[in-house]
Amino acid sequence: MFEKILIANRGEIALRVLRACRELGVKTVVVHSEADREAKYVRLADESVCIGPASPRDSYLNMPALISAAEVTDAEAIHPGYGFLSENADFAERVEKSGFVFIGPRPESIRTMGDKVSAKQAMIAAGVPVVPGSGGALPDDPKEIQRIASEVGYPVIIKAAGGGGGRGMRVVYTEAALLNAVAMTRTEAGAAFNNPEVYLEKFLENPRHIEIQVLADGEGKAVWLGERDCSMQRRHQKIIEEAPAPGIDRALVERIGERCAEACRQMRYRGAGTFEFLYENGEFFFIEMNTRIQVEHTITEMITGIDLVQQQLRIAAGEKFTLRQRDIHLHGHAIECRINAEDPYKFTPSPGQISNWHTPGGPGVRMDSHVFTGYTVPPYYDSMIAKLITYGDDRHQAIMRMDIALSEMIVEGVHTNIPLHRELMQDARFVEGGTSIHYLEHKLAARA
Ligand code: MV4
Repeated sequence: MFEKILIANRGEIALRVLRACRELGVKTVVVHSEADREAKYVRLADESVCIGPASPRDSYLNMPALISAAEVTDAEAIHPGYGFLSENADFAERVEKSGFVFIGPRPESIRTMGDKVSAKQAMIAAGVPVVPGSGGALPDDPKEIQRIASEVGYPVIIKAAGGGGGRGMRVVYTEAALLNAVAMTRTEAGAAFNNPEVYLEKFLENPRHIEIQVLADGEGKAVWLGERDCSMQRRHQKIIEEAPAPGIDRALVERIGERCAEACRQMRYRGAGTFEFLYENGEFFFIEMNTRIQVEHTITEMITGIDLVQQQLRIAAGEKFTLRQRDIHLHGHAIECRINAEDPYKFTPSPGQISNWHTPGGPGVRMDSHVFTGYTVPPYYDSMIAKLITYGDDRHQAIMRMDIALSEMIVEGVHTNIPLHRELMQDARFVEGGTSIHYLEHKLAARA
């Protein structure tokens, strides 16, 4: 195991990685911007390095500053967390070229999955079911594009190869609108991602977003750790996640999960990863793969009993991979509510000083947060200030525990989305389970 690692992130995930390190006896170096000086994890870490001003470009995205921080503190490895540089293949490459271990996949894997066209091709080659579509980048010939679209059948969606996470997409309902939509998406993609390549898929109108968690050792061993339902979202920001996904045939999930693990074995994938699927009418369709630890990894930890961040560290340190699929069992049900400092109905950010912070507890309640009374939520970063996770023997118990935990929670000084979460825990359609990716936006529109 490493003696010392550098944590190249902030907020709750910096604290989460720090806790995993402490349990493994690994010393920690935390980097921070000028705006994060007073953070709790900065005080808890063995060492800290200020890497620049508040603006992410000048601090958490500043590759030379991060690598220098690892050099001066003699850290052996860098954990990127999520967001920031976590899926930047060039960063992973520079970390390794500088003689440090990148706690994540090989740079080539990050690059392949970052290009959504090559990611899909890798999945087709590995036997993972994908959304029907152009099977590669769209050609330039307008007649060819029209032929592909009619063969797939309208509606279709045009996506940028360099996009992902909802950026650079356009839905097309008729042939009359097709070529203009392709041209516009190409232009935008060239400007935003420096890559004008686009591809086409059948547009699924009312799917759920289900993802599969994997762990792999980079040498052909891999396991899958159940699925997560992340359909409760607004503008591509997930707000509630749960595991397992309610109402889906277990034999089907197991077949898909095993395909994902097999794809990892074939690709010699290394570390933690997530396969994102759309699920509609009893079928799974791969859309993207995330090559990082995700915000919602916690619910998988609750139902498997496996510490995913520790596993990332063990894999990166080259320890023997001892997890076997037959030892992975899913127990009970877990729900995560992302607590954001924002207006609960207008969704405008609400930074500022937290004058009172009281967190819930009791059986099956987990709170991952870097916040404390007196902490100031800076305006420069994501508004998520806590993840409240509940576990129960079944979904009903997890929901009950979440509603109670939310009712106990006190946050004063900033607005939060706790009232929205409470409303959702009591929402008949959510309680029933299985709502689509459009449910929350429709509910909010109906109320407005
Ligand atoms: C789609 C889709 C429907 N059909 N692809 C949005 C985020 C990106 N990861 C892929 N996204 C979508 N791709 C096809 N062929 C609908 C979405 C989508 C979505 C997906 C997951 C979660 C929330 C979403 C919200 C709007 C659209």
